[in-house]
Amino acid sequence: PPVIRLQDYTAPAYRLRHVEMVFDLDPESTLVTTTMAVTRLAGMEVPLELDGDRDMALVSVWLDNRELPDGRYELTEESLTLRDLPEEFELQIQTSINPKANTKLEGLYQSNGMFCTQCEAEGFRRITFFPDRPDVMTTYRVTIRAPKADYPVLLSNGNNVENGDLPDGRHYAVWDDPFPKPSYLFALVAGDLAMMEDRFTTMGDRDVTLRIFVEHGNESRCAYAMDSLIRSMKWDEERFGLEYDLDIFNIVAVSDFNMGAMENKSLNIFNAKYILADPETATDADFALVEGIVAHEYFHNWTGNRVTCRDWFQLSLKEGLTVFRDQEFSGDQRSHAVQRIEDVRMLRARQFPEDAGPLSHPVRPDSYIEINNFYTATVYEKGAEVIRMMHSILGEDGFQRGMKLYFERHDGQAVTCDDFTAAMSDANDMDLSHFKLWYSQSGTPLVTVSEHYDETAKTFRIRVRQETRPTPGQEKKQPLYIPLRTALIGQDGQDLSCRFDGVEAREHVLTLTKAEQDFVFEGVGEKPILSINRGFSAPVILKSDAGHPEKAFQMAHDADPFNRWNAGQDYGVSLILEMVETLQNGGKPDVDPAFLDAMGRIARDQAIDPAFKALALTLPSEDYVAEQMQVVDVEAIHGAREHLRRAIGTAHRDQFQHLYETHRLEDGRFDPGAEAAGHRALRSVALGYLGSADGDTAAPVLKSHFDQADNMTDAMAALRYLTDMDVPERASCLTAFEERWKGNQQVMDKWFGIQAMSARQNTLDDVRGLMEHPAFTMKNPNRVRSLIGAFCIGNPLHFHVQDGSGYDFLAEQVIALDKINPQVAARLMGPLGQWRRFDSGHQEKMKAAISHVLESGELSKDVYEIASKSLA
Ligand code: HT7
Ligand code: ZN
Repeated sequence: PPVIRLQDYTAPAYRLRHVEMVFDLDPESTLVTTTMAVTRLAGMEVPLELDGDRDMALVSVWLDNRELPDGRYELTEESLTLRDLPEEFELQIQTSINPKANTKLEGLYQSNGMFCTQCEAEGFRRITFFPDRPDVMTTYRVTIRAPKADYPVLLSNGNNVENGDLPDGRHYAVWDDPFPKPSYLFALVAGDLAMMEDRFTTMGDRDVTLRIFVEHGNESRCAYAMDSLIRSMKWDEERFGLEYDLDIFNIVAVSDFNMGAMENKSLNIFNAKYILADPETATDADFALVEGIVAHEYFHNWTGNRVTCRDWFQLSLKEGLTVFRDQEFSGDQRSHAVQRIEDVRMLRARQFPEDAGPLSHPVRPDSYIEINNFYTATVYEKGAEVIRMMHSILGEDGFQRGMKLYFERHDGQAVTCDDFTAAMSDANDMDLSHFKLWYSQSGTPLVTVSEHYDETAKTFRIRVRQETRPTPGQEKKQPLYIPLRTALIGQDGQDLSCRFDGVEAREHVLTLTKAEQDFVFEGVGEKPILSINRGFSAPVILKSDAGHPEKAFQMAHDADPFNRWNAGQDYGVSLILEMVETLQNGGKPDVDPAFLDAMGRIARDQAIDPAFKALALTLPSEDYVAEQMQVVDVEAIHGAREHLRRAIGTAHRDQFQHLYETHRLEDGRFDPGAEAAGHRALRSVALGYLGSADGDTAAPVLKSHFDQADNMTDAMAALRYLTDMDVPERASCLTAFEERWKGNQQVMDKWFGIQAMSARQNTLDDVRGLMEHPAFTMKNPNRVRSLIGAFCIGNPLHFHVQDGSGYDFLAEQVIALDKINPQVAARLMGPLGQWRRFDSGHQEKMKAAISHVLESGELSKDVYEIASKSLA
């Protein structure tokens, strides 16, 4: 398949003045009539090439009201080309599509009997022939016709300007969107849907109607999403001065959806999982996701829709910036410390491995085969870190000045990441040219710090080195511009005031720009403890001289909550790695009593916020430990981590019992807010340690926690620990859960997921068995992710089992799924690409599984790209 390259970008030769579309909806044969008012741009004597997918049939082509014969245009499997066109003309194209057969869930498809669309990135070309590229923006007027009884609700972008009845029980609606938009933001929904309505008055006094459409029976489960939307609208006005621009904002929740949600202009479409939430069916983590994703899609109205991307290489222009905005929103709504820790945990778990593997690419990639494969943690999460660094370099005021200039310059345009940094740079008179390397250079920098205290001179000198290892296609790396928020902590646990660069302060920003640099702090009266990269001010891997005592000290005292938490993680990782080595040598690992003391101090510290305490008491994940190993040994990691958990649970059993009892919330109305969620999180962590300490004898306690749970967070906490155990309570709780929730697909996904991630023997057999469950289908992406994805990504212990059966299972599922939904199939491949991290026995089996996929017959571009790059 062809490789698309950034360097080959050329501007469009034709402009669309306006587009009118008519949809005659029918599940198996929908007729789409698209009329485009087109202008050929001056000096562009080139043919008009329209994108179109092979799954769509061309019915007719009309130029200025005259039907064109076959020979007047060229039709291939992926395009329609017209030559010798006048300077201005009207082009009408009729296509016929089969939404019911559309299992790819791109373009127009059916989900539980309703029609819906997904056009980003290149789904519009599965609806009609069109210049399906983000730099072609135009206004749309859309007429939808459908049988009224089956599809009473007809929605598209913009304002609903006309409705009426038609013969034969059909009806129609006309929608007009006054804002020019690229085709990827087009949306249409038709169905028999329930609706919840609210209102929001903007800062400019615009009265906006807010509606959430869901399948009947779910209307009572959208209150939290609506509340999140209203808070997002308010927050965007207060923090960014950005106001909503239409009189209506619609959200539709659908069951079959490839990703989380989609920001179509004024008609956001969501995976129902990220809209529907009530205490009985959603965990606290689900509530937080609903809030964050509703906000993210809403924020795209300005960062993505009003100003969009020139081409798909610029995807991070809208995604990195919008993730940064949603992270800031969630931090403001909840807790900045907890939010930052969770965001960094996610970055380390998903983006760091991606950047160290065969699929590593820059935030602004240079090339792709299938753009769907580039909706990655690098483009989203690392992209957000790049924006966050700009924010910390420029400060809140400077950053907002840059945003203001960005909108002044580019509202209504399709632009590049360079345009964004130019606005930031010009608004602040600051040269960001070195900083911009973060967009084009891939790989995670390794920053190494060594320290020296001079007691006589009262100086503290640190030598900082940076190195980024080669990544595919980038052998040579240059030093990046790395801002490191830093403080020196005194023996009393307080930040010391000291001089750096002529400035006396308790915290400084060190700017690393070279491969190696020295930084000297003056006026340092005692040997300090270094607290560097506070708040994770730069997305780097940091190695320092600090030993276990310094880490324990930071765990107890660091004023920066991120570094306080991080010190515990570093300490935990280093202990687990030591224990792994002992296990590998056939020994019995010891547990460092100082670490147990440090964890005990945290457990007892009454001044710590419960949500933070829950995070600080949680050991680094098995994946994160694996990241630190040259050759990953999943069994030893699991064994060592469990051993450490047991030791902590046993050492502080009484304290965990105390936390479990005292953080019980008074009975009454469930509060989804951050504070109450923090108590539940801490109680769950305490329950887990009690389970680790008591082993199988904890089963009755876990069962009673499950039986008494009046919310999904508590129920899942008990079930999570029980599913790892071989006790009768396991089956009884799983069966009770299934009986209660078998009618709710969203909740059944949790049931699938928890079993797929079990550490018990024979989990793969269980997963294969669950694929036969009546609630499971390969056609629904949520089901696939919750069972197959959870096993292959969330269960390293069994996925990497010695005989390679986990790998063969994944290859088999990818091959089967590629015929149904290539986008989701390609995403499943990820874990196999990590083969270089394992011993030769595992490597051979992982590579064999990838080869098996590659040799299995005709593959989609999506799966081909991931599989071939993974092997390279
Ligand atoms: N901009 C959207 C990304 C997206 C997507 C969403 C649903 C299905 C397929 C999709 N392809 C790309 C979501 C977002 O980042 O806001
Ligand atoms: Zn987004």
